[in-house]
Amino acid sequence: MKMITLTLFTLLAFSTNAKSSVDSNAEFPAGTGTTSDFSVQAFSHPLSGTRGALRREFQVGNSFFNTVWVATPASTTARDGLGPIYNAVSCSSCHFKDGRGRGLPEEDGVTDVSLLFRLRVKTLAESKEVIPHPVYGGQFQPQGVPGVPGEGISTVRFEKIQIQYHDGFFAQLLKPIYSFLALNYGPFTEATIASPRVAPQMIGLGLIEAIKESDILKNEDPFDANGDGISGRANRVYSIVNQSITLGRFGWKAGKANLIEQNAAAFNGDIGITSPLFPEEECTQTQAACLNLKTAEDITIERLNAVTLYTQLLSVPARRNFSKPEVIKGQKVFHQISCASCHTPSYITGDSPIEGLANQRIYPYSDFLLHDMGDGLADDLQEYFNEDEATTREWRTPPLWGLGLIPTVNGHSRYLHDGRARSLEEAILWHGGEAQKSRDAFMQLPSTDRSNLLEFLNSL
Ligand code: HEC
Ligand code: HEC
Ligand SMILES: [Ca+2]
Ligand SMILES: [Ca+2]
Ligand SMILES: [Ca+2]
Repeated sequence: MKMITLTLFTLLAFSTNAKSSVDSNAEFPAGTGTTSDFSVQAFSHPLSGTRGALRREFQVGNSFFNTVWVATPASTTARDGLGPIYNAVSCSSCHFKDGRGRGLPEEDGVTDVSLLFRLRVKTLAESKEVIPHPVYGGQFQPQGVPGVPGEGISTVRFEKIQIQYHDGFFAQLLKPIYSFLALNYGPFTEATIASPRVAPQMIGLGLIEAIKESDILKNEDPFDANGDGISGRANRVYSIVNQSITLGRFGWKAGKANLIEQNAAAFNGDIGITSPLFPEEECTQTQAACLNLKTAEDITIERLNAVTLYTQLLSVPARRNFSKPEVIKGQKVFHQISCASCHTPSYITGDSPIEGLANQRIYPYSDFLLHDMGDGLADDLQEYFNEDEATTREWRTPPLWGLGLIPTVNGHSRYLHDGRARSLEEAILWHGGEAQKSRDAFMQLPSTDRSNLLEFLNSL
């Protein structure tokens, strides 16, 4: 009898202890495929264990990701078809080293190539509906091939916002104000909404694609039934591949359902490379020179598939300083001030034909749902549906994995959807709307807790 009681007691003690200690799997955010290179190449490796035909296909995809496309006609038909209008000549000019674009310049001036703008025009005043811009289309493409005018130049000026903590420390936020110059197809009207987006890091995307839809949808709380002030909603978008409305997962507003469509849309919208999924060039009916130079199927489905496999296999580096006391304390703070209510730490992926993607315990720190993030981050102060079900005030919670390595890989520490935050601290201070309570709680923390939280984020 005594023996049994003792065993039970030990078991209980063990389970309480396990609950309060750190989850050791979290050191390997991509599960068995997690990599451990923390150099400038940290984001460029396939899931570890990728071998044989899969690895070769990854290399093929990698080469197309880095291909510099040229205008037609060209001496090389292997990589022509650029434009007629475009943002950049390669995927890697924006996703440099498979990492994050900087988006914005240090001071007022022309925006970086890695920042693009989605364009919409408000229709009726009372309706929240928008249409793509009738002249400029759904995206602003600054460049044109010879003989085709690019659409113009985007510039930014910054308004300084001074912030003071309760303990006397200061921070300064830079609010970007965008303008469009040298508009070659006429001025923008008042009703134009330009939504800025920076190129995000490319890591762990196949694992995100493999998360079961039900595991994302179960965190939706559109009417805030649990009363915590947070009301995540899924974006639902038309998928060309499924030919039906599907859960959106990719992009800053979860506007794309899967990687093949995201990649095909990037080829088409950002580089002017058409494919079987997007056979039409981006030219609108009023862009005559562009229409005259249209080409069909610049890239085959085989090549698009190779790039897609590449984007599915890019791994996530292991955590650094995982057991450092400050990092562990920072992780507690992260949960205490409800950062985890949107930045959902972990999932187990569903089935996948690729072993490294199937049934993996992963740690992306996102619910992949849309949240109203307040006036400061909104595309427009009024609410319009400017990307499927996502409004001008909403953004998809971005995954936080790999954030601490962006300075190493990309040589900058710019965060948020347009790169306006110059540090992780500034990124937190920009949180408003549904995240206002969390942000205010951050500001009330003792400075050691604030810096522990930042150490935790840097360890991801
Ligand atoms: C002009 C810069 C630019 C170029 C060139 C570019 N991208 Fe992107 N990429 C972006 C931006 C900006 C986003 C976010 C888009 C959004 O929010 O809608 C993005 C998003 C993505 C995503 C989704 C990532 C995520 O976390 O959801 C993938 C995948 C991607 N791009 C692949 C590619 C591929 C493949 C190419 C080359 C064919 C490419 N991109 C070319 C800027 C670029
Ligand atoms: C209501 C949901 C919500 C809460 C709560 C929340 N976040 Fe976020 N977080 C977001 C969204 C959405 C974005 C993207 C906003 C944007 O780019 O405009 C974001 C962006 C970030 C970024 C920048 C990521 C990147 O890729 O650039 C960091 C860092 C971050 N959050 C950390 C935190 C921390 C720390 C807390 C707790 C203090 C927190 N968040 C609370 C939803 C939330
Ligand atoms: Ca083309
Ligand atoms: Ca355009
Ligand atoms: Ca809620």
